[in-house]
Amino acid sequence: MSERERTSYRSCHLCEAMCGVEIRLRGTQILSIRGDEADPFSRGHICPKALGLKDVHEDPDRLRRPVRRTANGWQEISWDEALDEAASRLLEIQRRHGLDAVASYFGNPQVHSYTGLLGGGRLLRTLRSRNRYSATSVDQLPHHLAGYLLYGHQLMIPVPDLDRTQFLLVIGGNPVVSNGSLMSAPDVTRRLKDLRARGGRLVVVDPRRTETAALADTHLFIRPGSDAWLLLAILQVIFEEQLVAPGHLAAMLDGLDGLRDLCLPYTPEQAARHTGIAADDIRRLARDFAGAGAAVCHGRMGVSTQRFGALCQWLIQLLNIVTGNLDRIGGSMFTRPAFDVIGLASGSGQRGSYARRRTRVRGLPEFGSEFPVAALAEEILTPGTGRIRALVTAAGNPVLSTPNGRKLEQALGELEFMVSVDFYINETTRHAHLILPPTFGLEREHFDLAFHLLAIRNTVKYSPPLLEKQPGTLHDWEIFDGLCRRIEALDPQRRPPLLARLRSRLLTPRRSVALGIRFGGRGAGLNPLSRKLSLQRIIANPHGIDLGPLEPCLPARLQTPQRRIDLLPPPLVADLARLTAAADAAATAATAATADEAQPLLLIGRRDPRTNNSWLHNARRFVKGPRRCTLLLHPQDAAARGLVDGGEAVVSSRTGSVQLAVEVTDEMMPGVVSIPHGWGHDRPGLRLQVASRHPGVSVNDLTDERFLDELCGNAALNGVVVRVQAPAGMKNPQEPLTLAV
Ligand SMILES: Nc1nc2c(c(=O)[nH]1)N[C@H]1C(S)=C(S)[C@@H](COP(=O)(O)OP(=O)(O)OC[C@H]3O[C@@H](n4cnc5c(=O)[nH]c(N)nc54)[C@H](O)[C@@H]3O)O[C@H]1N2
Ligand SMILES: Nc1nc2c(c(=O)[nH]1)N[C@H]1C(S)=C(S)[C@@H](COP(=O)(O)OP(=O)(O)OC[C@H]3O[C@@H](n4cnc5c(=O)[nH]c(N)nc54)[C@H](O)[C@@H]3O)O[C@H]1N2
Ligand code: SF4
Ligand SMILES: [Mo]
Repeated sequence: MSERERTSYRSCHLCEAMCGVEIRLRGTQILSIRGDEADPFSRGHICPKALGLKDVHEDPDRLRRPVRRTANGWQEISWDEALDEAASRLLEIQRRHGLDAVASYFGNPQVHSYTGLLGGGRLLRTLRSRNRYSATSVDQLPHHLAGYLLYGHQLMIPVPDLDRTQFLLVIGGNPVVSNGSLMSAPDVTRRLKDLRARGGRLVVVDPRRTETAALADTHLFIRPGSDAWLLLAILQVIFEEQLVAPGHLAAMLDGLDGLRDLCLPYTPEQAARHTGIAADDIRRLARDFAGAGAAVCHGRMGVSTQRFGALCQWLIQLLNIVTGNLDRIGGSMFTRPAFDVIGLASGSGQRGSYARRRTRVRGLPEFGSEFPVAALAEEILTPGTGRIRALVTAAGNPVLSTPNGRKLEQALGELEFMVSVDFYINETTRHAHLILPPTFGLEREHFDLAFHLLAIRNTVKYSPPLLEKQPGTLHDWEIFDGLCRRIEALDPQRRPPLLARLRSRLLTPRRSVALGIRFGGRGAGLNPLSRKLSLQRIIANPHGIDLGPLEPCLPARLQTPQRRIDLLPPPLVADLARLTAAADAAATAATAATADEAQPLLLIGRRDPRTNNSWLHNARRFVKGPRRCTLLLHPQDAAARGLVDGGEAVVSSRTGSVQLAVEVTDEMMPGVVSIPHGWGHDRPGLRLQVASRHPGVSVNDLTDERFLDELCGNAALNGVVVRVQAPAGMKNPQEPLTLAV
């Protein structure tokens, strides 16, 4: 007799959009995954990746039991053996070399698992090492720095009020493909079309005419890495033409006059030279933005992972502030989620911190108790006191996702011990001595701790596990718990005080959420609707609960000591000198947009709808069809190098060289080329049968750990200087490139 069919509802946890999915099952077999029409936030929308939930869940390559690397390959071992070994090895290395000898790297999916977040946090506290790294420093670190310095908390990152704005200026983001980032907004495409349908405008600034640009009223090409000049010039016009109108914000601002003086020298003419955008276009953009009523500027990866990412994120905030668009309906708004991590964490060290210490080798600054991952390889490779000897990774693939992956790979080979909490044997975890695989998301309960905080509407949902976990498997938090308990047992000094111990024993992840909802952020500016909430009530609404649109909440929500906004934080103001210092070289490179084969080009990234960073490529549906890991370049640049559409090219940088297929297209700005990240599955020793047959190349074999935003340490993955040649002309790919941007 066939088993009973049932339908279940939950949130997709693969990206920030939090779409509601409707999953039909027979027994434990997933029959279909569709958009949940009754989800008040996503209203039936899903993207192609939602089917990845089924693919990863069923993937025969996904590990279910711990494995140990041996001379004869991977050997399955028991949980007790694996956890005992991991805990004792880590502790023993710390005893010999000091606490900081054990480093950690936490990757992106960690933030999409609240149980992983809670458990991982506890492991970090138990390890007591200051060598913490994460994907933050190849992603949104500049946003955190701006939030911390302007609004008093690293998570105070305002989001566009997308459904009510009349003017959206997107700089360096491609939400139509990424589904929105630091702007959780399921079905972005429809929301952007709605914006235009209600007479609003969309302007996109991007070196590539992206899928988002295709929906825009105006698209402006910009030279990679030059956005700070554009933003300064927009501010200059706004001050010079007296378009400044901070409205209700005026009473909370410090430094407005100083900001005027600071901006006035940055003329549109000067910006035009650096950006490639005509001065008239900059003036028009500034006037239109200031005159739009409700407008918002949103900047993402393209202006974050570049050399002046922190400056860009600061200037974007300033633009929204001086035009009165921060905390305005239809502008840039703070959220008030049901579980308010800011409210809960504002009293503790979670606010953020900056440059309290620096990395051992290169002196890069700490932010929020983490170091920039661009420094990880050298901290492993460079001898001396404080050298990293062991590494814990969780939910990350830094060999493919951080700059100069080849060097990191070399470094991983030098470690005395490495343990990875991950369910794939991939480019990174293949270097581990032990892999501890957690259950996949469908077997876990899900609650979005992070992304409700960044969503364009206040909603809340709790998803119970879809399927029971199989016997002999562990959830991520159980793995972290197992490690912590063992470390504490081996070293009684690490045992937290009795009360804390009791707390961590009683406080299951689910109870933490229940408490967080009951008490989290009862302080200033909490949505009154969420006062009536309880986890029970949330669970009773499987499609999620709508808590209404974003609402103005300043100054109450500000986390600064006096609830004021200092527009001119000293580290950011000081960094303008670095921008100017780079200007001459930038101007030189700007003229490189001529069709001369010897001219280096600037490399940027890209995403496509069927990728999720590096880890969905082991499902056939996401790799079949035409190759997607290709080099995009402008016809003029192709012609100058004898490259043809469909042919191959060799791309080299200071750090390495890759060969890949070419797509010639005028969607690229002349002088700029694009390669997506997350590929490069041709490394030996992977257990990714499908991905290995569709390897692509890793763009992070070209990106450079020395090329970063020195202010905060975020990697500059965009704007990397490369040389592009036809394969036959590949004379010396290792020849160093000296040209600076
Ligand atoms: N399909 C898919 N969706 C994803 C992901 C994925 O891998 N695949 N990853 C998820 C993750 S982890 C994140 S963080 C988000 C990222 O979300 P987004 O930031 O929206 O995604 P990107 O495609 O990286 O967009 C960056 C844009 O910046 C442009 N750009 C590059 N350099 C510059 C520059 O110097 N200046 C300007 N103005 N623009 C520049 C690029 O051409 C690109 O269009 O996407 C998430 N969603
Ligand atoms: N050149 C270039 N590089 C980039 C980017 C770019 O635009 N250009 N984008 C950057 C960005 S925005 C990001 S966020 C990073 C991402 O970089 P990372 O976070 O380092 O890597 P991912 O590719 O997301 O790999 C995630 C890993 O987590 C595992 N995993 C999935 N789910 C779970 C889970 O529930 N628990 C555990 N323990 N493991 C799980 C997967 O198997 C995979 O190994 O890449 C960055 N790198
Ligand atoms: S947009 Fe993101 S959350 Fe929505 S279905 Fe796609 S991957 Fe899942
Ligand atoms: Mo990301």
